[in-house]
Amino acid sequence: MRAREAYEHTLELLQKHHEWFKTVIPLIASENVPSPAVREALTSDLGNRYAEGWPGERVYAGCIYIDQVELLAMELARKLFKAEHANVQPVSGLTANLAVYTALTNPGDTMMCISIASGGHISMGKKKFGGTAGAVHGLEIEYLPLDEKRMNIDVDAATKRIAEVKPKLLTFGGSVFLFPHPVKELSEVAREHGARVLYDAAHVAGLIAGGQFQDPLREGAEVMTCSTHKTLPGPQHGMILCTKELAEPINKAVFPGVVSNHHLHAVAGVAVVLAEMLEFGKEYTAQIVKNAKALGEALYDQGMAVLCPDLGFTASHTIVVDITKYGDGGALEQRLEKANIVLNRNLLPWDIREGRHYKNPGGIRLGTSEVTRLGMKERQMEEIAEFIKRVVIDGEETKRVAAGVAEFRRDYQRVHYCFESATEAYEYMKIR
Ligand code: DSN
Repeated sequence: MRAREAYEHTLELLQKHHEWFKTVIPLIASENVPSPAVREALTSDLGNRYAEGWPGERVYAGCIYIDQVELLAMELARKLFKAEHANVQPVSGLTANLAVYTALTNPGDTMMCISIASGGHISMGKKKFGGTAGAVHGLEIEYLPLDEKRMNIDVDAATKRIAEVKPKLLTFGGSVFLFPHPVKELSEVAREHGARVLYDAAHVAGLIAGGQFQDPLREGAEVMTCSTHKTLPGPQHGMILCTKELAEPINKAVFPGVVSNHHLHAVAGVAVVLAEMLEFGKEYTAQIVKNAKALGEALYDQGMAVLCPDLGFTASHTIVVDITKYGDGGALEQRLEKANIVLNRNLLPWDIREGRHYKNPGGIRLGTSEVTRLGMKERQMEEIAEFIKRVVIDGEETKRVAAGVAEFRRDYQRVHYCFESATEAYEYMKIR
């Protein structure tokens, strides 16, 4: 392809993506759509600048306004999460976790967390799986036992295991996060055995900010990491909230430890979304959780094995369905995508034991953050469940379902729960 053709083609593909996303039901639990104001921040000149170091102590000139933006983001983060200290420099949730490992542990130390099959994140993974904690920072990983029926950490078994292992770091949180983790119950035990306590809020930061989940910094965690683009509907970035005591080691671990420049346009987007969440966060996140429960119930009523029916399916934005009755998660993910329903396959905690693999797991994971941001409520969750049923249970032709989904989506094109919404959620902004 010639340079001009490649140039045109790249931009054409972006526009096609935008057009397509106007017609899909976006249910990836780790994604969201930011407000037009966040998108505006992302296109600003801050994305072309360097600001290594701390506001007021940069190693580059040109940071007069950049410093003010970063200080504002930190102030808003402290306020929203009632935290003593905020660092908004990690460029992702993974980087934020790596910074905490760097600040609080040494290679060879042991960290306890849930396994990836139990919902843990790759940043908590063992060396043999290439996970960040093991492969990059050299931590030994021991798993917290999971109560599979409740999709949560088994407190009694974990208490015993913590006493045996005596980890240097106990990490809560993960990527399949249906119910609040027992931070209160286990933090004290961990500390008695010499551990520091980290809470990975990548998935649930928005819910925490909106007062809809748990409050880890009050329950015993001394540091909380998050990404800023899941239930917290900002730009793709990361953040660390912690006690005053940890501020210095965390700051040093972030810079010069794991970031050089920290994507300043994203920091500006973070400031914007934090302000939005202070104003609209409670209402938005309450609806996310209501929608997740409603979607779980509607799918369950159709005969799908949504996990944890006795517990109301979820207390977060996420539900998980054991899909083995209808095929494997990988194949169904692809069929649903053809029907304009975008979600992802997911390992169930017992999949590996039963010989399944992450490419063809037994589960699918669905999140309601983005559809809620588009203005959908419980009634629309029933309609979404019906579209899913037509593909998964009835085996209907995906093209026909896709057309129905696109029609359904027509009424949901704007971002809600933000100050200004003049531009449509997936409008392609051409500025050439
Ligand atoms: N946390 C992953 C997910 O849940 O999809 C993304 O890193």
